[in-house]
Amino acid sequence: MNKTIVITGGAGFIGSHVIRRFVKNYPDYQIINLDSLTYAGNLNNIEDVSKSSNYKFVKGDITDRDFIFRFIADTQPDGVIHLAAESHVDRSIRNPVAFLTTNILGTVHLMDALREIWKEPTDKRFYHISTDEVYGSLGKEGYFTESTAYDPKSPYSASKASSDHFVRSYFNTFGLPIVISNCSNNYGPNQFPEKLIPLMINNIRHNKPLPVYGKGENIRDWLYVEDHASAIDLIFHKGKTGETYNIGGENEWKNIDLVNFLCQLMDKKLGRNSGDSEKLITYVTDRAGHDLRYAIEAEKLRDELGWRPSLQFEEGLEKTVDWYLSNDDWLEAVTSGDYQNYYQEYYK
Ligand code: NAD
Ligand code: TDX
Repeated sequence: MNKTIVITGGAGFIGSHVIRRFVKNYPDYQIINLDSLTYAGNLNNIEDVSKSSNYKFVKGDITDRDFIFRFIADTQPDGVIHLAAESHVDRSIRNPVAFLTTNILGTVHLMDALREIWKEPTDKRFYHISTDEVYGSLGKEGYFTESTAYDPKSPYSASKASSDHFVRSYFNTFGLPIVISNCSNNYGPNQFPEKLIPLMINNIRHNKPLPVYGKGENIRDWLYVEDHASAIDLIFHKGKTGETYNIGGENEWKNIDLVNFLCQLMDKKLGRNSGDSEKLITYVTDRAGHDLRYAIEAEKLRDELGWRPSLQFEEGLEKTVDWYLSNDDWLEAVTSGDYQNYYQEYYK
């Protein structure tokens, strides 16, 4: 079963876990990682598989239409798993255009290039990785399902919602063999420390204030990144063409409860007195348009494809903290330079 699979965004957080899984589990596939290495892309994330004979890295930008057409024509992929994106909500509030160009235009360029080479696409697949944020915000009750109406609230989620619509339109209009999944918040090793969990771990480690937005009452549904990667593997191989699957952890946490829990865990790991890290919590101005609650109903994925998350949150969080504490070099490398400017600008 020799197949060429392009994974975009494979140097990023989730992409690196997907690359590792595919390189290791599918030795017959040729895996090509296409990534432009923005601030969020880091080849160290996949160093352990970089020498594998079935893996290749190509540096390239999905917003460069001519490049993408050449790349797809040269590569002739059988499948594309599309993760490359601008992914941070706070950055989208400051610079919406980057989200529009990468997340919407970049996705359309890829699909146009695939239409050129997939003339009879019976065994091909374009798999678009998306987010539960496209559904907007829940109140205290209820869950997002695959049929929840789209209601994106941030420039990030608006760009992902738009790209989802384009992907479905290419299925309906051109017969492009697509599949989409919408996942809840991921956490785990290699996540860039602009996102809640790694930012808090990094700040606790360095005794810096822990910036909780608003009253800390917003709720997110957290899923360990390797469980997302296992769902992606399953949907890529077994999901039905044209369908959408929601992926979630059934693991809702109020931000402030999560930060408190992380403080207690890190007090133990760092040999601090219980309660020391909690003193660092600082309530700061709320995020503009901050969605109150996300929660996923992943029944379709469970019932049709048999997927289950493998890790309990407490276990996944401990693995994550251990990874950050034993990868000081990684954290140091990504938080030096530009990160300091980012931090000053966003948290001043
Ligand atoms: P990330 O920001 O860690 O990584 C994004 C990767 O895409 C980086 O390697 C970056 O270099 C690359 N990239 C960005 N712009 C590019 C361009 N123009 N051309 C080529 N490569 C480019 O993101 P992540 O958290 O790993 O998210 C991956 C995907 O999963 C995104 O599509 C995101 O919307 C989606 N998603 C993320 C989460 C989450 O909790 N992080 C949840 C659900 C869905
Ligand atoms: O410093 C912070 N303080 C804080 O209170 C940060 C960075 C975040 N927060 C809050 C905002 C959110 O309620 O924590 C929650 C999680 O924030 P993020 O980690 O920025 O994630 P979120 O905005 O929920 O979006 C994430 O999940 C869905 C990813 O960034 C998206 O890429 C994904 O699609």
